[in-house]
Amino acid sequence: MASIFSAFLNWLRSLFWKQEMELTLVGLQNSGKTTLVNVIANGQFSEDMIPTVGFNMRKVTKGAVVMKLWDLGGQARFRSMWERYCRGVNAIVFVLDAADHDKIPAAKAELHQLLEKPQLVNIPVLVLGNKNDLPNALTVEQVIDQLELRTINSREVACYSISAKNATNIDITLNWLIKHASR
Ligand SMILES: Nc1nc2c(ncn2[C@@H]2O[C@H](COP(=O)(O)OP(=O)(O)O)[C@@H](O)[C@H]2O)c(=O)[nH]1
Ligand SMILES: [Mg+2]
Repeated sequence: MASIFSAFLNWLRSLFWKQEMELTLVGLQNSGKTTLVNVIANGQFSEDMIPTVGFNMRKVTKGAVVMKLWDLGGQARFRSMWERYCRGVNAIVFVLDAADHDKIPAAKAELHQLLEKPQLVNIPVLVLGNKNDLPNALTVEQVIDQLELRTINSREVACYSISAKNATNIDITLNWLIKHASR
């Protein structure tokens, strides 16, 4: 069964990288963004630093997909740049460390401030509660409650519980992106 599943996941991966799409991957530092890109790409991608003052922005490309990654850090002075980096993307993927309970309020604040930007209003959002292999990780219902995702009603929004480390629920993540983010 395991090999059938990994063959299925590989097929989904290859399908994913054929989509013409641009994504933004954001979240607090240490939430698992780099690990997630690695598991989606099997380590094969090219990565550039985008020169920016003060915050770390990287561009990952593979196939027809472009992903822009950055760490949301709570610095208000960088918020004016968010629109520039998210404008025109097909989806925003917000990665949360669901096992780091102390940082949930900060993550919630960053997410809601990002989604309040008028120019990003119609962009679909996928919230990933990562690290579900850890015993204290929030369930998907708890992530929905604690990040107040039900208050987001002007756009397509979904939330999954994943483990980038163990490749758990990467299949439904890719499937959602193929359905909601490809042009
Ligand atoms: N247990 C567990 N650890 C993870 C998972 N994803 C990432 N990590 C770990 O969390 C830390 C931060 O991951 P990283 O991908 O660098 O986060 P980033 O700062 O958002 O890019 C690293 O030590 C990873 O090994 C996961 O699904 N489960
Ligand atoms: Mg990283």
